[in-house]
Amino acid sequence: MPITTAYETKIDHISILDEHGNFDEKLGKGLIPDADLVKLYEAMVSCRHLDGVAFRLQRSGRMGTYPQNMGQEATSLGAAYVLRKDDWMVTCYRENCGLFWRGVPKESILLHWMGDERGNAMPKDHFVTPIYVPLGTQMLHAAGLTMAARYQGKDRIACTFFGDGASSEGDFHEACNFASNLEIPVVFVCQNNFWAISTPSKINSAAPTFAQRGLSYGMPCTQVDGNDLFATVYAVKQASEYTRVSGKPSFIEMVTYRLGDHTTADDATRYRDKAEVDAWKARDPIMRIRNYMTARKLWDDAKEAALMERVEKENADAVARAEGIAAPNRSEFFDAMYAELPADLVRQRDTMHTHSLGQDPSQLPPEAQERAAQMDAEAQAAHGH
Ligand SMILES: Cc1ncc(C[n+]2csc(CCOP(=O)(O)OP(=O)(O)O)c2C)c(N)n1
Ligand SMILES: [Mg+2]
Repeated sequence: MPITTAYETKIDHISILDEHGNFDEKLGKGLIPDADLVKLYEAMVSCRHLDGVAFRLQRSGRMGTYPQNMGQEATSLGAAYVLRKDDWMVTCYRENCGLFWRGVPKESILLHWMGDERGNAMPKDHFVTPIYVPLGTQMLHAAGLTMAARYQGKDRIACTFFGDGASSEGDFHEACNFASNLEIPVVFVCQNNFWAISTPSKINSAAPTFAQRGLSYGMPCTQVDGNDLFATVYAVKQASEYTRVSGKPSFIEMVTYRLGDHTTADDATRYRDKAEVDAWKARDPIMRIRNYMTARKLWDDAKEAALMERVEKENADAVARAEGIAAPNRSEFFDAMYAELPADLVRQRDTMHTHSLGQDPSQLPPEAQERAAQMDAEAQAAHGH
């Protein structure tokens, strides 16, 4: 028997506005109205500025570890711009720009990295999940959330973000398998920034693209220039339309680069060449839009100066709100997870101010009970609860 072709495919790479200012009119015309483009640009600048603010907060001991988003602003922003307000956006930890576009308050993100649980309380009507740090968990949640929406008769989709490194986690493959076999409408977006901390993506995967990871699950797959806002908008538009109409998942690889360290706990100069970083600085997503808008007379230095003034104030206000929040009543962290607290957690909550967490208060010596009650009263008086 002759050998026949069992399966043949190709993966498109989409680029609309490149770093040299070339613009593909055929794909890009009318994609983003000028007024929106200005707002999207301002959102990227504001997000980049907050990165610097957060870095300095960490270095001065006012924040825990923080992962900068610098260089990757156009990926999540493109998706947030396209998605419907009631679609789920289920992200990792480098998608601030998209989350802010959807209305997540900046102080929520700051509070999260300051170690305050209240930063994870995302407003219900924003359809976003809290930041995920354990790699891979969020893709499964995206599939589950959208499956639930289908039971409710909603045509809501989810768009979930994860890194090149996270796409080697078992959870990623389980989520893809689950979504494709059960036909769950999830747009999977892999942010390939070439590094998973100090592991280069060429060690992480031997395949020429990350996009092809979706092929084995029967998904339509595309690769885009993730530093090109027009291309990310175009790709998410196409993928989300397909996914909403068919009810099936799709896959996008956004090729981008983190210009900063992995987090404030990392020093990327120890494993990355300066030449590589410089080459990516020249492909900066923000500069690209600014040059494009300037050439089209939509932007000038005076507008930039006014924007920076506004952004500095907005971000300083966000820091003030995050740092000015009253210390939590310590029993509050039992409130978020359950509608009805299970008995063992009730016991923990009621005994948490003692030195024997979780122990039945009646078994504590009377002076320990007294001391616990006193500590409670002091804490409540101090914080006005
Ligand atoms: C399950 C799990 N394993 C390991 C880690 C530690 N860790 C945090 S970020 C990271 C690298 C992630 O790389 P990638 O998915 O490419 O995302 P990027 O940071 O490049 O955006 C690792 C290994 C973790 N958070 N969770
Ligand atoms: Mg990565």
